[in-house]
Amino acid sequence: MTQSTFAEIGAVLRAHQTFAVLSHVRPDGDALGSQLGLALSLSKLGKTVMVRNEDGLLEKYGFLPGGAFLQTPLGEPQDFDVAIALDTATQSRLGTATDLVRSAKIWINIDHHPSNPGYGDLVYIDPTAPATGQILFELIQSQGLPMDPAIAENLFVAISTDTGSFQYPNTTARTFEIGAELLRCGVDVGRVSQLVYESYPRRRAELLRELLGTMRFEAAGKIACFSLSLKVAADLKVKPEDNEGLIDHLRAIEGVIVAIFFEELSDGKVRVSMRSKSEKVDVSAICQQFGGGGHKLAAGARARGTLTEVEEKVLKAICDVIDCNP
Ligand SMILES: [Mn+2]
Repeated sequence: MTQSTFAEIGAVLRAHQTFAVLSHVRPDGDALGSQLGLALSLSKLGKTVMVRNEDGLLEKYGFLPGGAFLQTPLGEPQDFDVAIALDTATQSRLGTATDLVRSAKIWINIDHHPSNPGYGDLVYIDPTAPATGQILFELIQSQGLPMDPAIAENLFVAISTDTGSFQYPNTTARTFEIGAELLRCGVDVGRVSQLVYESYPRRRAELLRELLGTMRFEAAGKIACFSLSLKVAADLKVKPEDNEGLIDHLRAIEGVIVAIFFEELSDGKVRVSMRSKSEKVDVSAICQQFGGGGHKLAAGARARGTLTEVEEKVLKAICDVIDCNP
């Protein structure tokens, strides 16, 4: 895979007219903020832009400027000059978003997942970037593409959510510099943080109460996990987005090295989310054993089996990596 430069990507963005901006299924703050931030910048440049992901604009992120891009009904598949995949480690993770694109002359792939194989014609993957939003800031700034308070707010949310509010080890000095730049561009950090971190529906706290009821520890407290069954999810009318960040309650416990969230899915699989607090425990490698992937300290997989079966297999795989003797 040959990496493209920002100059090459910038030239393609300027030279073409119609763009599809796509991201992964079950989008998070980085996916949505990156999509809307880039879409707003391109449209300010006079381009025709369509934005799609399989799940649309999540209610939680309804405040993001440019959200209307994701609320327009899905039309017939179209031909685009350029299709851009953001924050999406494998092409299949784009899900039904690609239904929008009948054809594209050029595919651009911009991401920060180290497992990204580099699909597409122009590829920019920086595994050291804590968020795709950070890469987009560098692209926009270096290529003199449009920036304004609305674009800045989207990129700030992308970076803030993927760094756990500038706390995870992937946060660098550059991340803070970009945060400062985005504030200078007009981001109101207090307002945005309240919208992102202090505006959850009550349902999410009720879900957390249920999850904590299933919490258990293994390996003398080095592993913590909780599980969500289909029944509890249905009883509480849980939305997929309610889960985002709940695993941090396990990560936050003293002595815990690996935190795991098991979620029963309706297709006979279990969604496994994993977080590691130690560079020595690469959860992306563990998730790859189950067909998943991600980052060293944050990864996921979808494993076939019942909740109990998958829990057992995954816990064993982690015990093979960390010392599970008390
Ligand atoms: Mn991301």
